[in-house]
Amino acid sequence: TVPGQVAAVDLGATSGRVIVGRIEHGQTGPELRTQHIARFANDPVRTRDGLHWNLLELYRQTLAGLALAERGAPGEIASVGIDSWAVDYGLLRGGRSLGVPYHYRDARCETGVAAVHARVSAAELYARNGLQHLPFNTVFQLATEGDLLASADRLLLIPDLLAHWLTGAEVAERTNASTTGLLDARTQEWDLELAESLGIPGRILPQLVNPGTRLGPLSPEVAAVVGRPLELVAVASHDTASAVAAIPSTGQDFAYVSCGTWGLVGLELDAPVLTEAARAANFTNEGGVAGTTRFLHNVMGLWLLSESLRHWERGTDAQRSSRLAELLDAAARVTGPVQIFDVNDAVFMPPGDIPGRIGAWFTERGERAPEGEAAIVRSIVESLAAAFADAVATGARLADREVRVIHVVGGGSQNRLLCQALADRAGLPVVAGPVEATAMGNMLVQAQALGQIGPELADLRAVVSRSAPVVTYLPGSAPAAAAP
Ligand code: LRH
Repeated sequence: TVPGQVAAVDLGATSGRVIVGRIEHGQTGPELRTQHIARFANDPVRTRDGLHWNLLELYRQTLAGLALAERGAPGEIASVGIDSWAVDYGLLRGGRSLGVPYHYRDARCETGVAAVHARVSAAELYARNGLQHLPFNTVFQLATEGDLLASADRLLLIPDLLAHWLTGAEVAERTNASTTGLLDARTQEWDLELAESLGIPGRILPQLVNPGTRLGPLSPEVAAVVGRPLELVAVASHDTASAVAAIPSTGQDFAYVSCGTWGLVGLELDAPVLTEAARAANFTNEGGVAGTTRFLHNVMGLWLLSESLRHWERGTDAQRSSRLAELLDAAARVTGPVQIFDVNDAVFMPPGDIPGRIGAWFTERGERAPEGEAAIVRSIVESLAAAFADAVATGARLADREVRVIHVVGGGSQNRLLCQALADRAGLPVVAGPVEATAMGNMLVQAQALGQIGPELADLRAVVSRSAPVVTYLPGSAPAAAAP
């Protein structure tokens, strides 16, 4: 057989997965058929010097997942693509890793923010890179590296670093590079002048490549582990860019919520919006596939639920997800007014006792805090829905666009309570699904690179529409309390 399948390695901040897919010809056109191969926890590790990703474990799981995929369909997998959360990176010198990559929730970022702003004002930064202020943007993290920057000869973002370990390639995939704060928002090229003015040597910034670039085969040592020298394709390696690519929309008038650990809420535009109003509202202009702009706002997402669950009981990943379903059922039955808090408050960023911090948030404001797990979960869900609805309205106003429908993709698309609450609060239909939008975007960019489906973004989205069922929630159609 001609190898026709593609494998996606999709690394989220709480779990990773390996999924394979193949294009089949359905009645109305090509469809994507997928198969889950492996799912593994992504548990960060705190050491004396801070919070780190266990990147070696993620790499090991990637290799194991690819080997399993290859064994399941010998000779049929043509290529692999990797996506992950944004902003984090490794520094290298002569191919050797300089330290263990930090987690973006590590507390060190604050000093980096002060160091950068001492040299470049927030307004100038935004005018150049178009990014919302997030204290962990790569540019702020780099400002904490000190001498290490002088020693390094390469900076590779997480998916690019894994790609390097797999093949030897040293590139920066553009959608993810757009989250560093070092890419010019207009040209999507490195802003070397900005980098150098912040003491970041231009030589460490690799060559930029677009999603769909074929990076070559796995190196012989890796191929020996996986079973075959599969080809690596640079996909939209920022997970959110892959997810937005896979929104099953046919029109232009949609907003989206890519809802996983974060809720990324915004619009797809042809060009960045770099106005003072957009900066004040903390809207970002990240790079999407096919040169699109992802004009969005980071809302604290399912992190609030997953971290609360982790606090309540330290179970395995599988236990946590069934426990979540139970808690959401209980939350849906909570009666009486639901208290709303500001999910974006920075107090909720670090790992730890999220329920305790929610309680404190209310009592510090003289309000009654929700009591018991079900009431807290209900408050989280309604507060997320309120923040999502608000971000949709703000994004539409800032971009001067009309929004007629909100697409929710990712894990949050399975949360019925959340989707109905969003429809109610936004007064718009919510189309939920696919849950694996990120992996689908990853696989379909590979399918495009291999010439299996049409080259346009619309071709990719049409495949998603044919392949994944969606659920529509209409505003006011069901009382939220009865949703699940
Ligand atoms: C979501 C995400 C998001 C970034 C954050 C660091 O996984 O990539 O788009 O802002 O992680």
